[in-house]
Amino acid sequence: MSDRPVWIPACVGIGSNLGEPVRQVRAALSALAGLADTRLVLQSSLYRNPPMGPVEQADYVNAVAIVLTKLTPRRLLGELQRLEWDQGRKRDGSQRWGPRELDLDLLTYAWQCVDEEDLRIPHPGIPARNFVLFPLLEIAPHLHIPAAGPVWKLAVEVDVSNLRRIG
Ligand code: ROI
Repeated sequence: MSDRPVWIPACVGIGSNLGEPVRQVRAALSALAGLADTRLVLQSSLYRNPPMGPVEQADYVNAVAIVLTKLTPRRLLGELQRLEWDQGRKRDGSQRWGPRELDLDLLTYAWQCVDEEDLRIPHPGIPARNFVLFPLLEIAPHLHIPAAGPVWKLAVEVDVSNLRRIG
């Protein structure tokens, strides 16, 4: 049984820098397409870029996807965490800034804002992350990020010189 009677648009950020990142990101896109009560509608190109954050680690491969889903935000988050686990991500505290096989972030869920300890929508990192904004600019420039603004406007504020489109 689906959670919602209507299809809700949601954005998902995808990142990997361990275990053949290109393969991980492509596998994640296929897995998203196979989620119950969810349809993969759009996917961006893949972008290679240096790690953001305090930990020295390998470059990331990032992409974004737009899905339509009948799952609640909480259920969709649970499914994303299951996919991370299936692709080798073992969550422990030390991974907060560390390398990962797969990171799936629920970026937006329609126009909704959620502010719970383990679930914040829209994802608070969006305005600072070129590896989210630039792929979103490619597939949904007019998408409005609640409480932040349209993607095209946020994207002109970030430096994209270190982002390389790889396919
Ligand atoms: N840096 C980049 N470039 N891409 C990511 O997906 C990413 N994910 C993270 C941190 C460690 C913040 N850095 C990242 O979780």
